[in-house]
Amino acid sequence: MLTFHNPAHRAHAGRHEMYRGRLVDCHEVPQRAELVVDELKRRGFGQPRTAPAADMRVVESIHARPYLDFLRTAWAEWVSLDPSHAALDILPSVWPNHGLRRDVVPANFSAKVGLYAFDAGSPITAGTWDACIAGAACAIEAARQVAAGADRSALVVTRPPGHHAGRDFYGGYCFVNNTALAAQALRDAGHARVAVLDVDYHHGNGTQSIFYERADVLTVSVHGDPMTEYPFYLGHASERGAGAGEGFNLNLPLPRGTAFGPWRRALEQGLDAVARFGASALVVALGVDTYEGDPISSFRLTSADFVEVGLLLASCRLPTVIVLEGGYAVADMGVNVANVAEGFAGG
Ligand code: OKP
Ligand code: ZN
Repeated sequence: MLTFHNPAHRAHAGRHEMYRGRLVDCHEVPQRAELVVDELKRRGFGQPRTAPAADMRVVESIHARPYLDFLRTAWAEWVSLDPSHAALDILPSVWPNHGLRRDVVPANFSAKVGLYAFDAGSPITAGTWDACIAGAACAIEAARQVAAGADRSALVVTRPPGHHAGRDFYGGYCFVNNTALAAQALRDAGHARVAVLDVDYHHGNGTQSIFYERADVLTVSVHGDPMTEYPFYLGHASERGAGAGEGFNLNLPLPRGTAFGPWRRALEQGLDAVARFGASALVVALGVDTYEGDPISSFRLTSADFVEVGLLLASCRLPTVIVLEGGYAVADMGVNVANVAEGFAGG
């Protein structure tokens, strides 16, 4: 298994997220990726690779130009409004919801933030763009290496995560959709049918929306039921794709408290759908926030279960790019991700 790490991830370090009327410390911290890289090295996966600069043609085929321009320039604009902003994160406080217009990009900075953000938990900081675009580069390069046959699989250790980010929106700690970029890079490299399997605790709403009307990329997600779990407004079983993409999206929501047995049965349904689809390559959005110790999620997988998760993913026998998404039990994160990698490599 090839491993990649994002050398710029530390540039993105949010201070606070809004939660129930308070600014609380961010869960999505730099140490998450550090501990995963350390554990992979300890287990003999070797020094992780880095990637050449992101191919912007791929990035612009997944994300809208005005949105990318906003992400790239947001921090400079924020600081230019008032130099004291340099000590603060960018969070939205106003949104174009309920009949308000989304088709005009306002000149006002706060209005632009609200246009592109869908929650108040995803701070933009000085280095957010640098970290995101370097993560995108890793995802694209991993896909190209796997498509070229350098190895059967690759694991991309990056942050911030990406699966909540859509064509022109961010939220859920995600800004650039690394998983979608890997899938698109596999398509561009000649794989006619690519499957994305999202095993993060939270529904991959960004990835679903990016591919919702496409028949060439199957999106499957096993996640906490959006009736009670973030991101709340997408991820129901009734969402099956639209237009040419009808039948090419599968949501497998599960209740809070789900343990490995029923979670595994849902994953097997997802794997069956990938096989029926006839994918020639697989992208896994790997969140380990399904872990019993996760502070913001409520499934009950154990560290040992993650070895089995790796084995199940490997049972597809497809060229596979695994991209890191969530996981907030920081101290156990390295072990949990490395267990998936070891299970996959042994499977
Ligand atoms: C990102 B990923 C918790 C509120 C929920 C958003 C969770 C984003 C998860 N206090 N905040 O899918 O792991
Ligand atoms: Zn998650």
